[in-house]
Amino acid sequence: MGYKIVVVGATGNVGREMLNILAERQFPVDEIAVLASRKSLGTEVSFGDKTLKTQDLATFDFAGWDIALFAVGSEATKEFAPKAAAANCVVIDNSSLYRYDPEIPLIVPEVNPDAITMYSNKNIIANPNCSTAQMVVALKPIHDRAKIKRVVVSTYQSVSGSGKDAIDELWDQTKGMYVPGQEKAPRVYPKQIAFNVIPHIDVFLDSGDTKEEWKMIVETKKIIDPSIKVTATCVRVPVFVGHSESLNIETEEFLDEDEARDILRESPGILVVDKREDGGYVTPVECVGDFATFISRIRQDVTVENGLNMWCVSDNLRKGAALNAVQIAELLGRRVLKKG
Ligand code: 11C
Repeated sequence: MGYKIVVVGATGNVGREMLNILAERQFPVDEIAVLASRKSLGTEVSFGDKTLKTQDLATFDFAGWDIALFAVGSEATKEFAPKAAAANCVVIDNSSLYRYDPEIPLIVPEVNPDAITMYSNKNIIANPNCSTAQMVVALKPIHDRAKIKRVVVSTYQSVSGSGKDAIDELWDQTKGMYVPGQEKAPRVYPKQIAFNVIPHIDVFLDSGDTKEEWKMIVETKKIIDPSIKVTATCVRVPVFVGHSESLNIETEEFLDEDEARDILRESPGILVVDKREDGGYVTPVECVGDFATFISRIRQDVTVENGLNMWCVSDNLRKGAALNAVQIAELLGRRVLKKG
């Protein structure tokens, strides 16, 4: 016997990836419902070799369904996730709405799987921000061995993190550069994204940090350890899919770069590609469609007593969103629901 699964927001980039990944990983699905807002109603989506028609989120009855994977904005999540949870359908939510609620677990299965027991507080489990998810996969093994004191992270985030309109904006602006009269002014982003980089993701906070930077700080503390200090600069780059991060890590104990490489090689969810030669590292275009978090450029930072530098790349629609949500569903199945 398998699970009755609902995918909410099935026509979006993340919803479609959720369906692909459920099929690819052969999640034990008995029945699946794909929901969308009224404007996308009737749109068809693929699930393995099947084509499914979307149903109306506004009128769907969650009673009798086991797990709902939510991939809609915070507004729609606020309205419908409590309805699903009250109907005893466990919500795995990709929005930021519930991440900072101390009663709701925020889970990356390779990092803090034991937090799954907290799911029953509200029948809701939160999925982290994409830039946090890949970073904590890389940090956890280092923290377990040498206790991380401080992380300085700079991100290079792809436009798919901002949704379909942003993907179109990068495409149209890039084409427009070569065709006189077809130049496209910025609409999704505050400045031109084609052939440019923008040091601004999400809204500005009073501190001068952006909300994306704040999320990386707060979520890392909740997922790994509140004692870890994080400072972040998040930057949008003209890449379609795949977020990259430069990590500078300061630890309490000394950790040699070779040992760090060995530890990371043995750790779940990580693929180390680290040859000190031309092309001996991973770039975002190579990580698209993959499940792994790729680590390259592992080296000592000799400017501090115990420092390491590394480069971390992952598919933001997969590990950063859909894959992590499906892994949470697998964890919930294995540890709690025990069907399939
Ligand atoms: C981006 N990280 O790349 C964002 C997208 O809190 O789930 C995901 C936002 C979130 O723009």
